[in-house]
Amino acid sequence: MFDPRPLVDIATAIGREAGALVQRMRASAVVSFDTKSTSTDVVTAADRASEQLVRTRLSELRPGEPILGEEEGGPDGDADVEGLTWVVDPIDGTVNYLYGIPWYSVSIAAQLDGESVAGAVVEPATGRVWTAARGHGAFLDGEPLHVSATTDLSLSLLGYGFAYRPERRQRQADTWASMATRVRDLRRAGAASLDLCSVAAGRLDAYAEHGLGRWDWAAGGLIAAEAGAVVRLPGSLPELGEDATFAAAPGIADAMYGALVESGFGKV
Ligand code: LIP
Repeated sequence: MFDPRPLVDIATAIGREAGALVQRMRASAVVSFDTKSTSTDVVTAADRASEQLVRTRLSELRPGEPILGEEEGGPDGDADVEGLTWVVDPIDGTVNYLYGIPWYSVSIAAQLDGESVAGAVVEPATGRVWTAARGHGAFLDGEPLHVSATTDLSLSLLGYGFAYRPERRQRQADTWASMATRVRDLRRAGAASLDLCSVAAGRLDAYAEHGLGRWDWAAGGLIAAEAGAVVRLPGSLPELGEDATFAAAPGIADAMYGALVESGFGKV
């Protein structure tokens, strides 16, 4: 019987090493940086160095297994990739990292045929580690995680995000304006992996965003699901948009999904 838990140990150990590097590099890494899809989509030397470290260590510990990383690419859920693929976000929440907001992560997941079986989300700023293995629960620093028990949409806290492209941001802002009167409140924290972990911990009752990369949700989505959340990943949400990611406590998942559809989330 396949046991994914040893893969969590590998993701955790390497994530900690990369997290330490990210912290060491911050003073210099934020001085000059490049941009990618838009002028606000930044990548720093620390992003690149972190991914390089993770790739090197995975090739040592898991030789021959393919790696998908945000900065250097790789197989992205390709059906023809047999066996395990590692999925890496070297710094998730790069804008937070740039501004010194201590809410960013190194996210490492192992996927089997495109589905996550093990994952670790390491917070370099605090040393906290979020983990999950499929079928074995979700944990924060070894303590079990459980989603919130909320059943009232109007008393729920919803996390969300924005795309980098300005034209899409306006449509997204219209959606969030509509959602603001349907829930308790909204939170935009800037790191998808940690938003998904927050759902797992009951710090958010739900989270929704478009345009995430596999590296953004591969570990956090498993952690949320193993903590009891309803998790729907890109490609499974026709009403919310082909590139939508959704996670919610079970008590409000249907109501939140419906409210997002009514608010036009699926049309951004
Ligand atoms: C970020 C995501 C966040 C999203 C940002 C960005 P990055 O990832 O974690 O949820 O709203 O636009 O995509 O770019 O920091 O790895």
